[in-house]
Amino acid sequence: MNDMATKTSLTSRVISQAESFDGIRAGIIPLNDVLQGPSYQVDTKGPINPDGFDDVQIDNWAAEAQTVLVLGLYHSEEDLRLDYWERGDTWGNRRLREISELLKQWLRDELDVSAYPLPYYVEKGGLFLKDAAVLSGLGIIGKNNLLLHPAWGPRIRLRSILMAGDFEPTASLHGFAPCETCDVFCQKACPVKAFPDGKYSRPNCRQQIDDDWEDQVLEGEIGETGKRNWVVKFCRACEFSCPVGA
Ligand code: B12
Repeated sequence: MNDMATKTSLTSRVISQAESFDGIRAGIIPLNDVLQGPSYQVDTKGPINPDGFDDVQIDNWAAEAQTVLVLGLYHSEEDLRLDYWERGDTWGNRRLREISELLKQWLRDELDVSAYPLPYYVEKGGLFLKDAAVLSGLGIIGKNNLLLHPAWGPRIRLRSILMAGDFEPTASLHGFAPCETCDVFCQKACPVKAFPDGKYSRPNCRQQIDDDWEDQVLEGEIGETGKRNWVVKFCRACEFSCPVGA
């Protein structure tokens, strides 16, 4: 096989393996392309949740790992719990971390490829995941400032893995522009008016998420103490009002 064909078949093997997990869609994109994405042009130093995600800090990425595998997990409205924060993580992110570990092992055992699952927070060594997702063809950025997947709309959560090896990137999406003809239900649905002039306002949205943290409810699993765990239910108004994938 020539070089190009090898790269393409490597990519399709990895994508089909990733997508063999229930509710997963995947894309592949060079790390450099992600690092040149629009989110990296913005100053985003923000507070990170101090007791959140037991992701370890990654100070230096492995130099040979120049390709990003982007994972998207469907967060159906039928399974609200996936987005609930309980015992230090959301159920969806926990699932994504589990799948990342399984893929890492598979990449090593089947393809002899080294893989490095990345943390969630950019401050801990993660990537801006929406940029990575758009560039690898998982969707587009909608007027709610979220990644819209063609079938699931914004009801998807992301995570990434760095890989060593030579992969053909997956193509970005063309001809998918649902917001162009939409009545921006997302922006109208926002309880804190986080789109004052049609553009996403991070401070406004942040206020809502901070309030969600304050409003924890005892609706989790029965914990060690015999009582239910505290749960944070994050606002999803701009997500659930989106007609794409509803
Ligand atoms: C910090 C953070 C927050 C902060 C600040 C958010 C912000 N956007 O600034 C707060 C706490 C407020 C927040 C809120 C929410 N978040 Co948040 N958040 C993050 C985090 C950790 C980093 C995001 C960030 O700082 N981006 C940088 C800023 C500058 O980007 P931005 O304002 O979003 O806009 C950029 C993109 O839109 C991009 N872009 C626009 N067009 C195009 C086109 C192309 C071609 C490309 C490449 C890029 C691109 O450029 C813009 C900058 O110029 C990510 C996880 C991660 N590691 O990426 C999750 C993440 C973005 N959040 C997510 C979610 C779901 C939410 C909430 C719905 C709450 C919830 N239920 O979880 C709300 C919704 C906010 C909204 N409508 O955008 C999901 C989004 C999934 C999706 N479908 O898009 C992510 C990816 C986490 C995950 N679990 O998957 N979040």
